[in-house]
Amino acid sequence: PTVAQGPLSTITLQRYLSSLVSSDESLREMEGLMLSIAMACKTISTLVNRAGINQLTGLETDVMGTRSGSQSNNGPNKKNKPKKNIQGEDQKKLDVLSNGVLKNALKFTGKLGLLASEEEDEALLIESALDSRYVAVFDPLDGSSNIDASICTGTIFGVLEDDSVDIKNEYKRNNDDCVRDEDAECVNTMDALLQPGSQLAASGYCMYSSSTILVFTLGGSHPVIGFTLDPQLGEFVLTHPNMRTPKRGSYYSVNEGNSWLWDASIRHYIDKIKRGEGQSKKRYSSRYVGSMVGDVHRTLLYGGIFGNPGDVQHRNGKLRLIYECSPMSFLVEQAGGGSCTSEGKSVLEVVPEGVHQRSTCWLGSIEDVEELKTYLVPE
Ligand code: AHM
Ligand code: MG
Repeated sequence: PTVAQGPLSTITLQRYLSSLVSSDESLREMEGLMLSIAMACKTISTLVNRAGINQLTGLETDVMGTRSGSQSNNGPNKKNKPKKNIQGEDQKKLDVLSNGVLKNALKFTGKLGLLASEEEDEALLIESALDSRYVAVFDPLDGSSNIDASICTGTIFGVLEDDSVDIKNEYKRNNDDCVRDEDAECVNTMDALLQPGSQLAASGYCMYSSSTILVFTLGGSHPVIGFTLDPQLGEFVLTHPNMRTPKRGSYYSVNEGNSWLWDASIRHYIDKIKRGEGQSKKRYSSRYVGSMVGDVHRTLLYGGIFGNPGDVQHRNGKLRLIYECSPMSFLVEQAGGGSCTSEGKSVLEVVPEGVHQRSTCWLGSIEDVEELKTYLVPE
């Protein structure tokens, strides 16, 4: 694709995208979506930066510990309890705020008929935009357990094409209410979300760290590209024009506190690479932030391998397939890296059965991922 020419620091996200659209008109809707995501990420970046000052740290609370939408009881003896998402995890104030920011930014593009978020119990149908070409999945603030210590966090997103648009419109014409999933007679809108990662039209993340960096790819022949938020200009400017994952690295990034629960094959692999007995004969060092966006960003730049392997207690690991594992694997593979599950399958070929489905996930340098696969035992 043709990219606007000029010194990198003068190429803003807007300029980059409009130069893409001028050579490929079919990207116009995507341009609008990416600009909306970027705008939401700027807002989330400000919220994250000012969290301590504006008292936005800590847990979101809910009377009686109910989830949103449930009945609350404001009686005098009722204690506020942490609010939980559908997966039973405590929500931070910033999880809820970031979700609202991103959800609204995407809703008002008018270009998305369906959204799924880590912080929403169910997928959101936007009936006014059912004829839109895209659906989006996101984790609005990944790694939020790190937020109160000012450690990096990030937003992860994926955009999928909705190939059922024509069918939906047909149903809508016949019966305006007939689009919801629970009605068996109606078109199943969820199918548009439950696509394997290989079908992504775009994916990316925004990392909130010492800099705010937006990294994304539009797939196909498009590169993985990174823009850094210039706080003086208030604009994302091109800083990483073509990100390529090094073929081999020397870092491994896993939560080693769980190693006693891992399968022996995974313990064996990690043991080998840290002793310098792997294929490269290099001794690997450990790096683990506990924020996927930070760990993946480092892996993309420096190489090595990141994993959330799952264990005897949690066979499918902690990370969610459609808005964490798939978008990140798509991005890393687009940058020349690799990814696989703990059974050695391609993450991008796993077909989701539910919005919040978990999956094991390894990604990083292609040679490191290929080496790991030689240890893994297929199901
Ligand atoms: P979150 O979406 O609730 O923030 O959880 C996802 C995060 C990832 O960023 C990170 O890779 C993982 O949880 C860390 O989990 P653990 O603390 O179990 O190592
Ligand atoms: Mg997450």
